[in-house]
Amino acid sequence: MGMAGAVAAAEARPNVVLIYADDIGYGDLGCYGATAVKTPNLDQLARQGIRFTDAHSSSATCTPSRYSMLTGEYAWRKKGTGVLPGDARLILDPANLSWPGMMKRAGYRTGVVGKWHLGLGTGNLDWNRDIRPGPLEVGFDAAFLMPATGDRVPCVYVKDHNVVGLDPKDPIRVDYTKPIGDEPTGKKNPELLKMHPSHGHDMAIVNGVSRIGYMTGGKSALWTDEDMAQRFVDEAGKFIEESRKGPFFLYFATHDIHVPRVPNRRFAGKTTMGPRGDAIAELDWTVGEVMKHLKRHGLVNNTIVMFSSDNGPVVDDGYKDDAVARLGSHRPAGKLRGGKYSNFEGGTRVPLIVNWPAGIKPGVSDALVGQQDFFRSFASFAGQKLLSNEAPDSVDVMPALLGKSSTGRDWIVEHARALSIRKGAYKLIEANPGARVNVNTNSETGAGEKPQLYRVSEDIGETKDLSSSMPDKVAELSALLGKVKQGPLPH
Ligand code: NG6
Ligand code: CA
Repeated sequence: MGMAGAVAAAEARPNVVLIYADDIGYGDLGCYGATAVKTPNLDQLARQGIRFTDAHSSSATCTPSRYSMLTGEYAWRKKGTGVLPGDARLILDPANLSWPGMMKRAGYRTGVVGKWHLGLGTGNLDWNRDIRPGPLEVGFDAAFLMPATGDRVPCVYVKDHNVVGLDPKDPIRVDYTKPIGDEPTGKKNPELLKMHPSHGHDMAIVNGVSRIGYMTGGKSALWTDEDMAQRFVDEAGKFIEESRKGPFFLYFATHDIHVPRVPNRRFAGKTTMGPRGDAIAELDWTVGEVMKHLKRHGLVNNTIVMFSSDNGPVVDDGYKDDAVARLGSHRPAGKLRGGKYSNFEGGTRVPLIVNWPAGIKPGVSDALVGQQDFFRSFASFAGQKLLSNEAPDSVDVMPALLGKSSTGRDWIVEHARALSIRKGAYKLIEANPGARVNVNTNSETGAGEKPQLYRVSEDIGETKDLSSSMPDKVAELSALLGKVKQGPLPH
């Protein structure tokens, strides 16, 4: 292709924006059946796009889901990809091609705004100096991050390689093993708290909320939870503006609706459900603001906007925020059993909306797709060849994502405390002895002494374990799972 042809091709290529919510469940949005909270912006995105009923995060917690999505490799293949502390080293290998790296190679400007939680640096990170390797070393051109989670220190933003607003005279120190100096903690000084922990979360106090991990210093750089959604929206807006000549790829990872749930005052009382419901309203507002930024530059038609979540829902995740008491009849996982941390469908079956006015016909899709598939799907879309070791667990489901096919993958592995495999009408959960109920979150883990078998096509709530009556099915699915565990299987 000559130069002019290459330019024309670049112009025709749509932008890609992934809005990746935290801990949003299958039943948390209006377009997925919720009535106690209104989500007009997400509902509109779904109405004008494709709403998926069987889309999955790769894992039932954050770090492994994000790892799998960005690498196209199941996180459970690799040690050290569980929920990370805020001082963990970067777990993505800059030597390997990532989803954003592939997009960049295809001519996209790439950016990440929001929650990272994949580690930074190489260990013993000094937050007062250049912070690397990080997103810029694994394929992003621009980054504005919350380093780990809202409930983990350090409670500061990182832009590209540096903490934003840091005063060198007040250096940051972080420790996940022991208190630093005589700073107040949630444990010693509950009188200083505006939100109290229900389990864990009793260490450093920032903005009246105690967190996981200890930190001192960096006072001028500390975030204000109430302003976080606005801050992320503004940064996303800046990235869109700077990239408007396109094409660009924006990975926008919201903090909502993870704990601590401290939405802006304007969302307080928007729902009857307290902070958890109000955080959903704030999330929906965020989606509307991103769409406004696209609209302002005339980019709505030719941008693929996707919305999904990193894992299923949890009600009490460690703070006394009234989420349990005020839940009412709202069912965060909809008809699904379990939620975050669970082997049941509630752990990984999450909302997925794909919207692209210029390129897809609206509808509802029952195709089986996983977020680890985005990498290979967009590689095929952008005409990028992958080597055999790249995105090894990722399947090209682009025809399903664009509504051109009603089928996606044949089977998928779900990862929580154990592995499960879904194929056809059935789901097998490996034997995983242990407590049936997580005492902290009071939710079902999916543990069982023996493998469990459910016919999820008819029994979406996984109510009837068929393992005793269908030993052949158990054997067939166990054998398939065993093979996948040995190494990636071509699809
Ligand atoms: C848990 C935290 C929980 C949440 C989770 C990670 C405690 C007691 N619980 O360890 O509050 O932070 O980790 O959530 O500390 S995730 O969505 O980022 O995976
Ligand atoms: Ca999460």
